[in-house]
Amino acid sequence: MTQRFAAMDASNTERWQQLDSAHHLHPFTDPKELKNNAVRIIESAQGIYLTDSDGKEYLDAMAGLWCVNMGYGRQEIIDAVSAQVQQLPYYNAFFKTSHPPAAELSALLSEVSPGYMNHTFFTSSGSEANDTVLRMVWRYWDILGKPEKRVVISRKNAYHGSTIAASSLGGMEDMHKQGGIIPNIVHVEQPYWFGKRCESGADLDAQQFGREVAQSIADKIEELGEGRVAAFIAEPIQGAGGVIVPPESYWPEVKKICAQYDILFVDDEVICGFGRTGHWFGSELYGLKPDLMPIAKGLASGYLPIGGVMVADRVADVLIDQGGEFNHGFTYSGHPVCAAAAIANIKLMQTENIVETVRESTAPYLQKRLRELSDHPLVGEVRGVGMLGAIELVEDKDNYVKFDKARGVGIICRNHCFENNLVMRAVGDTMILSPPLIMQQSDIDVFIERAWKSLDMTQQSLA
Ligand code: PXG
Repeated sequence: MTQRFAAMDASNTERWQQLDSAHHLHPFTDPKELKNNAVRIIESAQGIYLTDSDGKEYLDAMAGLWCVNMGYGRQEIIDAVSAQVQQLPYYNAFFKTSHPPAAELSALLSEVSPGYMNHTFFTSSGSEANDTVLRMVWRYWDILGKPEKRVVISRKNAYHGSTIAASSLGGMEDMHKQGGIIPNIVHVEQPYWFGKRCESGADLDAQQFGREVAQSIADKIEELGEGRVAAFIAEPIQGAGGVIVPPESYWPEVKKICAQYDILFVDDEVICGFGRTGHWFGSELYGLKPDLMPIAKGLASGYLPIGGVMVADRVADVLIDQGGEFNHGFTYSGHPVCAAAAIANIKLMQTENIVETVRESTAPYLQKRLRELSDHPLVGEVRGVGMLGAIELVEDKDNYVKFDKARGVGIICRNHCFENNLVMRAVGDTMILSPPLIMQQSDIDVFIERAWKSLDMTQQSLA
């Protein structure tokens, strides 16, 4: 029989570790490996710092999982949530009903987004948002009498979520290997210059590469026939794919292609949205004009699960005026308590002028200090925009040679980060940061110091 309760004399940490190991199946984790390695139990958090069950404090340079943009312990969000739970903990948005939080939030979203984005369909996560995207895109073309427009073009190594539709839209091979992919989704090259530079072993002009990769979208449309292509989906900057900041030439070229062909452009703002790039949405950074924008994460700073799809007028007009019933929705679409958290979070962003502060002060300082890490012998490239950064570790920086994957250098570095009271995420051998937007310059100095130390220790471990 499974041991239900840990020994009573075990410390709290051990008890939770044992319970977790016995009963909790973790996302994106090898369960067998976890059995032999006690998990870290995060028990509380304040501002940008986490505290584990042994009282050790960590600077959370990942904002949870790219989401706690306004930091932990914000009283305004806590109060809004607790008031809403008492007022109306649940009601649905089906059958001609709504409630104040859903109505207010949809209006607030239209206020903070580009002028042509005026409608939102709510979900509980980014994955559900991208499932909704697929259904909406297909619905849109059906209504317009073009049901043969079915194919969505995405990019290799993209992450758009973990449900079957979202993981199919994503370009993660390891996910496709386990679940297959649904029909009518194809993937083109990602604008990952450094990776290509290392792989090719030859000089590679970044701007030329950016244009070529953009061109591969047009090539794919031509190959399939424009009449079959429904949409192109991309994040302004790929997040979980390794913070892939495209060469400057990329987006202007992609914009031209999207305008040239009759296809929808889906801009996944789940990570880039809500101030992460120093703009309300990543699309504004690159002057993109999306038709649909999946959102989640920073929408409520992760306090409660909420996502959605923002719909541009061009698409909304068709769905609303010509479509009839859209047979799609979730029990928790627009959940009042989650919506209340999102409203409080967005209002906090507005009163604290966080987007401007990030754009004009915090992000330039973070990016400047991050670049100093390029001098470290292990660092092949530092890249980043706004409050997103990547530190790519390589074996030979002068000759663009990556480490053998099997050495697990990223994981070694991540473990040293934890030792040094710092949380960074490893994507392969690239160390990723996406810290809370409320970070101050003094916090950035602490981050850089701990990151240097962790890089030094990684170098020692590899010697
Ligand atoms: N789109 C993008 C761009 C994302 O980054 C999703 C959609 C899906 O959102 P939900 O809420 O369903 O998880 C994401 C999520 C990681 C990691 O390891 C990244 C995400 C989720 C889990 C882990 O970096 N991004």
